[in-house]
Amino acid sequence: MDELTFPAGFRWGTATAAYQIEGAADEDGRTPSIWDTFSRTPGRVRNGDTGDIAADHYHRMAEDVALMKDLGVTDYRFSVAWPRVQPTGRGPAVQKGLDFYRRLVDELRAADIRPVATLYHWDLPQELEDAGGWPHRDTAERFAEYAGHVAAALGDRVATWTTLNEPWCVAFLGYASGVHAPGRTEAAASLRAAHHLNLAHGRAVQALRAALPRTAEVSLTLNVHALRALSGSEADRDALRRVDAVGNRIFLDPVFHGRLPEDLVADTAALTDWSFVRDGDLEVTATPVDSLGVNYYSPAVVGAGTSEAPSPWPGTEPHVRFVPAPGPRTAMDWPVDADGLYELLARLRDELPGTPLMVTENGAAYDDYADPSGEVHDPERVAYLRAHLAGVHRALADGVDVRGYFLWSLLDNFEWAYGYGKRFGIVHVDFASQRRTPKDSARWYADVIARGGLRG
Ligand code: PNW
Repeated sequence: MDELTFPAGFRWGTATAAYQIEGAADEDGRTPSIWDTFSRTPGRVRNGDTGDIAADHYHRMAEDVALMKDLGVTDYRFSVAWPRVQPTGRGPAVQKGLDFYRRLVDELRAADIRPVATLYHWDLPQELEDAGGWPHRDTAERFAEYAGHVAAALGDRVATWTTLNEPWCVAFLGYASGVHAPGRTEAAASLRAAHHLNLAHGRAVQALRAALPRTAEVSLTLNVHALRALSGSEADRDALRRVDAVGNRIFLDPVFHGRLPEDLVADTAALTDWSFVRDGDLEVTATPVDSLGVNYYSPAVVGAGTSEAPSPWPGTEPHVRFVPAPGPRTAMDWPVDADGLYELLARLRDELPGTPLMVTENGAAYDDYADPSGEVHDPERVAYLRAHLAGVHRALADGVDVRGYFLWSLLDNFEWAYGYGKRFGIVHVDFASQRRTPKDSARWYADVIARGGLRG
């Protein structure tokens, strides 16, 4: 095979999220987020794991930046913990909370790594959930206010910003299936949540534009679902359309086209009349962004049928079932399918012409093999990453404007409802000693970055 070379200036990164790595859950004025409450509730997270300590990144930040410098990454995507900056979700910012991110950003810049800041990776201040959470319209205003605080503090040193990470997970895993915080199972409320997340995004883009230099780049990250129909039958194609509506177009249409998907409004008529969408909202949600972040792990195959309630797909019952795809799986039991990433990027090229894309997450959980010398081997992860990067390269060759790739994740971390049992890191973390050990995949990624592509 030929060498697969990426364009000069391609951004090579790693990604993390605050609650998954920071720990220090009650230090420097931080108060509980919905994930603290959720993880401390018995039965919600496997093994009773919480993010109280996590990878202790709050205290080991400099060591972790040094690891990235060794990898040679050009960019690092992290998230800011809202409850560190605004413990009640309202009012003035807490200086100590902001200081941590200033130190992080300064450390990154000293290591010649560009910071990419995500404002919301799922840690809503508990007080805002108590006031109604994302189904409550005011949460969108609160988010814009918080965005303004962070931009005022970091705007002179962070050039790339993302408002929300994966609003689909927030709305539907959080408020419909309830497997994520806050653990509510209210299908109608989850649709309100989705709209208010779009609104929060748009209002935050406005707040960021007002506070940041003109050159700042502002985006949104979606886990756009790569979908395939089980067959060409009308019923299977209708299942695909329904999942695409509530999985993808519910965000893509308001943000990029200033409209609601009409078929979704019809599919969900028994749940809501959508009167929570007020005049002018869709102009706010469509406030222009500079790029779209795409998180991809695996595709889904759907066909006509029924799925288990409570599902995270309001409006699809009883017309859809998810069909397990054949082939190899990761430790999450997610299928390994790099074509899905290529197809997704090609779709977005066609549907969002002129919008640059970034792969803001891609990676895999596998069990590691530690050999007696202490080295950590993860050949399946290397194979997964290699295949997916080849998919990105193929997309570039087919004219998709992909600007960068962020590997999920730098460190083993708190994998949400799975706790510490699932390891996505290219750096192994011993959660007892907090010792970091780069895995084979870390050395492999460093080599990819150094040569600007994949060896043939
Ligand atoms: C993403 N799903 O989560 C998140 O952005 C990360 O924080 C997370 O660690 C990573 O992917 C791996 O899970 C997802 O059910 C969680 O479709 C669940 C789904 C998708 C993404």
